[in-house]
Amino acid sequence: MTYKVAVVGATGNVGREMLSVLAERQFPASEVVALASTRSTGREVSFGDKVLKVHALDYYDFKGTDLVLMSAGGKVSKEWAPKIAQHVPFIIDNSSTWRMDRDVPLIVPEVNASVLDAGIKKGIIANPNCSTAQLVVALKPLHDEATIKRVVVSTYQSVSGAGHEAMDELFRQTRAVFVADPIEVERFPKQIAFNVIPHIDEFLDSGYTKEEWKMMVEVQKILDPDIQVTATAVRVPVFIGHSESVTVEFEKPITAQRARAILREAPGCLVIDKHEDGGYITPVECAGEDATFISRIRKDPTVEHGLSLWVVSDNLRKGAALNAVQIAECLINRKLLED
Ligand code: 11C
Repeated sequence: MTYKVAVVGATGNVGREMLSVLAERQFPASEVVALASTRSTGREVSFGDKVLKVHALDYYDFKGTDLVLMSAGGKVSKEWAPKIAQHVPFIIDNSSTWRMDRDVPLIVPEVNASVLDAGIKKGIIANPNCSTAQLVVALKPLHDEATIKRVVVSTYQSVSGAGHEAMDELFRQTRAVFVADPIEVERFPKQIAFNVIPHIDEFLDSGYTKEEWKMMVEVQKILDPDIQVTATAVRVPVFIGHSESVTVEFEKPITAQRARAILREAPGCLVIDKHEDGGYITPVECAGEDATFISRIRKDPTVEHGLSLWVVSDNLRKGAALNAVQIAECLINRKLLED
């Protein structure tokens, strides 16, 4: 069986990665269509060794399309997902718009694919925030073993999470520092080159940022509503790959050695944890990879049952495009997506 697939937001960082992942994984597509805003019409994007012309979302006829992967921002998703759902059985949306909707499953296949079997009322399936996806992949096997009570997470998020113009800004500012040009700040609230910024997305009344709030509520929706999460989200001058320092408190005992053994066998996880110089993963090494990498697993001696770990993944892949394609594969494997 093969499926007609459309990618909405095909010229963005995640849209282009969605096309790459579909091609790499040889997704059974009879046709793949690249869609974006009208101003991108006629641009070209790569799909494996082919080149696709970009069509305008505004004028596209979705009849006959089996599946839409969407990464065009919250506003576009809010307007277009319900309209597209009138013609297309499944939309996998990467924006935050639908994630907390009770009738929209929020899926990380390694963690909660079975939720899909309960039905997809609106035809929309949400992809989580990138920093949530890698976190729950690492937490799920530990939760199954020792029941997580509380998670304290601090993120070190790459600029690609904010789009390709943000990547350009890091490049321009870095160059400006070297040649002593004035630093121009556009996309980020402060200079990002040679700096770190403890602020991603807008501030909420609680004092948390929306990025932090998303991590807290999405972990609960995907993994377990009883888990308490507190997050601090920080932007760092890295192009690709989000890193997370994670401290977990459990109900039951679990040693670092046992956690390492569990995570070594867990789907989507790769443990690199040697207690020596360089015996851990950094974002530079994870870019372009599918795994969620886990290092620095150690006992947290400040609580009765606690562990600390370091979790790194390619935010454009497991954090976005790969997870979306894996959801699509789940729809096929669970016989939810018909020919
Ligand atoms: C960032 N995590 O790194 C964000 C990007 O809710 O899908 C993804 C935002 C989202 O800036």
